[in-house]
Amino acid sequence: VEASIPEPQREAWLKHQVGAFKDKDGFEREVVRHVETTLARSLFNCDESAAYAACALAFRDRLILEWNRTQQRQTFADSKRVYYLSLEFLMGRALDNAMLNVGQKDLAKAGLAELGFRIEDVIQQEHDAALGNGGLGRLAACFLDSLASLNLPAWGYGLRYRYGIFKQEIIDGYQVEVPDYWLDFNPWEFPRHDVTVDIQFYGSVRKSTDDSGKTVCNWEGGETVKAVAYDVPIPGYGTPTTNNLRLWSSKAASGEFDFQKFNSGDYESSVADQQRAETISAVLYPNDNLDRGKELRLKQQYFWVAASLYDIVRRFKKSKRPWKEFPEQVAIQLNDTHPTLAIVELQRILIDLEGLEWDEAWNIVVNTFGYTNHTVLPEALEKWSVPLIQHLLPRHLQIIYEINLYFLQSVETKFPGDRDLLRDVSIIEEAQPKMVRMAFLAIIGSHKVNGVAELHSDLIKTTIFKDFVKIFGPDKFTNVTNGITPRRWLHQANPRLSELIASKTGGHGFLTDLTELNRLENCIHDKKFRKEWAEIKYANKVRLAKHIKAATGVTVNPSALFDVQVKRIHEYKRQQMNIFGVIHRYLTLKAMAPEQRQKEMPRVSIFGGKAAPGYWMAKQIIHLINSVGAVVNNDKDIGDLLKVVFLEDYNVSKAEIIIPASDLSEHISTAGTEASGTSNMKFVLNGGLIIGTCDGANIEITREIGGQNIFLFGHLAEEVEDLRHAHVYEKQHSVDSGLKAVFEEIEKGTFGTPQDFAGMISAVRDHGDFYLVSDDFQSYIVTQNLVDQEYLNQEEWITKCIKSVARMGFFSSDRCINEYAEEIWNIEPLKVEANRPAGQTS
Ligand code: 4GP
Repeated sequence: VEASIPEPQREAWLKHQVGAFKDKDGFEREVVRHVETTLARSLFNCDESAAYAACALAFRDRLILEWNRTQQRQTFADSKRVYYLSLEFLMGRALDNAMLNVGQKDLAKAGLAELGFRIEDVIQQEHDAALGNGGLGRLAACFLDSLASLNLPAWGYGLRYRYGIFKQEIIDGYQVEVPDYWLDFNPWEFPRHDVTVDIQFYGSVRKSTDDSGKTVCNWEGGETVKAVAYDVPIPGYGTPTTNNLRLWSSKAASGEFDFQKFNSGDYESSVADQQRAETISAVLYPNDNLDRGKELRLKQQYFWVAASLYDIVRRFKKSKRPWKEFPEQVAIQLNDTHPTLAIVELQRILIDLEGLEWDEAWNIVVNTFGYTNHTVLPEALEKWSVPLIQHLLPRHLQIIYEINLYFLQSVETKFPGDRDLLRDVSIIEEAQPKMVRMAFLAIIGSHKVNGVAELHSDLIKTTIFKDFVKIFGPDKFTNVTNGITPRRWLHQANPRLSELIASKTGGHGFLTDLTELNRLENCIHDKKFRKEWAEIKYANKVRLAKHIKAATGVTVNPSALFDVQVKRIHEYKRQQMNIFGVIHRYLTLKAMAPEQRQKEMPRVSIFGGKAAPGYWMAKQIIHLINSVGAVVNNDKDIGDLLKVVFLEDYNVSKAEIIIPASDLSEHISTAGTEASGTSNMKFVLNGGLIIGTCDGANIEITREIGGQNIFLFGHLAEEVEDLRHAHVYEKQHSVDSGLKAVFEEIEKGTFGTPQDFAGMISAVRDHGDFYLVSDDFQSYIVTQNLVDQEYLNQEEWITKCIKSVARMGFFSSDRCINEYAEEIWNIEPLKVEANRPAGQTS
């Protein structure tokens, strides 16, 4: 308030405010200005990367304005906000999205052309913001897009990693990890050197008595690290609402480095403190669906939640409302258990710093938080050792014990004498050492817990969290099926398809109400439309074929069936089954007479995805895929009938090229293991069909698009336990002849040194086949053959694709965010006049 310009001078300010580009000239002027002044270059020295930088800066200037206005509007309205706490935001590129959301991409395209650049080349200069591993992080990014597009008052809070997920290179068929220097040039962030928070670690707790005779706990000593805010504007589509993503970066609390040490010649230790502090936000842990329990990770988690809560509380306190109104003003969503310490931190702030009574504080906490679970895999469920928390966060450990005590007392009251239950639901696991079960803490400290697809939400209620359903009742648990933003995953990734759909559904309304896609059902028999549909798919396949050629040297025929599996490499996702199936296909083709072989449907098997650096089996899978490709792609008998490619460094921007080009994509996890999946939605939305198991959101996709439009196979979730049991205990484990032949071929050395792949084979044949590859292999092969048959009938295939797209309306992240807003957050949109045309064409 003190810094605000007095009334009489405001007129001058308003006269000069930056607005949208008036026209192409206005855009060009800004690009030239940025090239010549901000970048200090000239028309003799402007390559594509400079053109990108200038174009990004020109759009950024526009975003900033709306972003400031949005913040002012939201502050003024003083309505409830949601804060989405996520350790991962897998944003991808920002420029294309900014141009589309601001609605001035056409103008930029024409302007860039006049200045001598192709917009596509300029867009490709941008480095992906890859602050995430996979589905969980990309979901957070889609949510931010929907929150802004729906005019919901929302902030994201995360960490500003200096290194995002590593870059993957494939060298001699093996994954090699290379650091991702994504911050070299990042015009999309604003350092807020004035917004900092001191974060405390270690130290001890001293009890004292205050004036009223009440015992107070003082957390003292230890080490302090500074959190500095970096803000990223998040533009909504077709609305001026531009929300904020705040990412925290760590710095030494004592400025640059210790000058006393420096001056006395102790250079090394003078920078050591600084480096230690900066290490906290240095790297994203590269694990998907896996927890490794590293101390630095716990430090990251506390650093981030403490800074975020300080910020949220500071904002609330400005309103001068009583504390009991906190949950009416603030909703905090925990994206998985990574931010669970926020529950403890808020309780600490309220009782230790603000002097509230325990019960009053706890009531506020529980009504503020919601928790989303993203996996049932036991290896992904976070647990922190009690000694580690004791050491790093001594006061928090006390509070955790107290939360647990009150909780267990309430359980004892409800279920007297049930010792087993008490042991099973205790936040503290009685192990050596004792462990804090973060998911239990998250459930106890939240008013709603949700899974991310129907099957998954049912499974958490009947398996990992079943005791909590008994204790809290079923209403605390709910389902919010995931969704994806149609702006990025249709309009941006597949502009021609988006235009074709717009021409048939009465404009771009489907981009904000995806259910409008159902109007496509009327076009199923429209010949011209069908022809264009097929042409677009072909053009997208040509584009991908070019990328494959450039990236791998392999020539693929765009008329072949493109069969795609791109996602993190994980045994539960079963890329191993896919590559075994490819080998099976290869052997089958080899065994045919040449005349017969030529009648087969040509196929390109496309793989992509990163393996966690320490995940040995996942790396072996990558190696086998590449080794099979090296043999098959050079086999003269096979030619175009089968190609196998592994695309290195799968990320968001590559997904935007790959997904629109797919005919068939694979979502083949062992039933009950994939919580939802979101790429399944992206593939279908882009006119590709799915081969998949009855798992995650595949089930709901099937319900929406119809069982005749999806290739389902394999055992059901309810059969899994018995099958596993039979493998291990009853030795009822037969590997069918097809899979046996595949193993024999690998063991013969056809694809290189057999020992390299021995682990993959023995996991199936000798070690219980936990992921049920042998149980599902036969039906997988049968179903793949059915795909070949059906693909031969292109007319029927296209009908299936169009019908599927028409029925995908449910899977928009807008629908999903509306469900969170109504059922969990209780927040409402802040209406604004749309001052720009939604759905400008690209
Ligand atoms: C993922 C799930 O594996 C995926 O099924 C789901 O679609 C996604 O979250 C978003 O909900 N989980 C993770 C993880 O990425 O690390 O647990």
